[in-house]
Amino acid sequence: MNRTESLQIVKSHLKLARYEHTIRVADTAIDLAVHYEQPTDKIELAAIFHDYAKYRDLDEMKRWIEKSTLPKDLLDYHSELWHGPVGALLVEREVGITDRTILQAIHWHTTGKAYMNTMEKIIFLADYIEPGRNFPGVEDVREQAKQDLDYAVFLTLKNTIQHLITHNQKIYPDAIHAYNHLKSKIKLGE
Ligand code: DGI
Ligand code: FE
Ligand code: FE
Repeated sequence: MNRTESLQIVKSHLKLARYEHTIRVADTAIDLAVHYEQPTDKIELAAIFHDYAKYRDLDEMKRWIEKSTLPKDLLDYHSELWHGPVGALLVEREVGITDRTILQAIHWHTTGKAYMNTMEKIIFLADYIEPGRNFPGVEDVREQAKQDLDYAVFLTLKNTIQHLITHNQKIYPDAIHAYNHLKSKIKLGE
């Protein structure tokens, strides 16, 4: 499936602003892939479909989680966390993408997880730093993105977790696992 075809599919599932975000995530992800000498095709597809399920009806997503092999604990957390895992499921069922690496990158794009591979890290990071984002601290992450991929992902997790705690939100365990894994890996300020 090429870029034009996949963008056309995804466009019909998204609002215009989200579609424009998707294009910026794809371009950012390709840029990072080239920088880190990764093949770009699968990364581009994962980026294009990363928010495929963003506007699915919450009851429908809840039913997919209940009747599939997706982790049931998702239902104990904010529904904003559902569109990655449910998106991976629906991109396989509805779009016909079967490549596990693409589906996994879509699945984990919101929370991250421990032991992410390079493609998963690039999608996770591109979603956070695409040029339309203006989170506090995003400029530091942009500066690190091409210096040290692990450190940039670590900073993203740190900022997101801090933001969620400030707003009295629960933290999904895999986000903590991702943070802890990278903290050990980069051996920052022990
Ligand atoms: O879908 P996007 O808006 O492009 O970005 P995203 O998939 O990273 O989703 C961002 C939202 O997810 C944002 O509102 C913060 C929230 N989020 C990320 N990790 C967690 C989380 N929310 C909770 N409650 N817990 C998390 O661990
Ligand atoms: Fe998302
Ligand atoms: Fe996104």
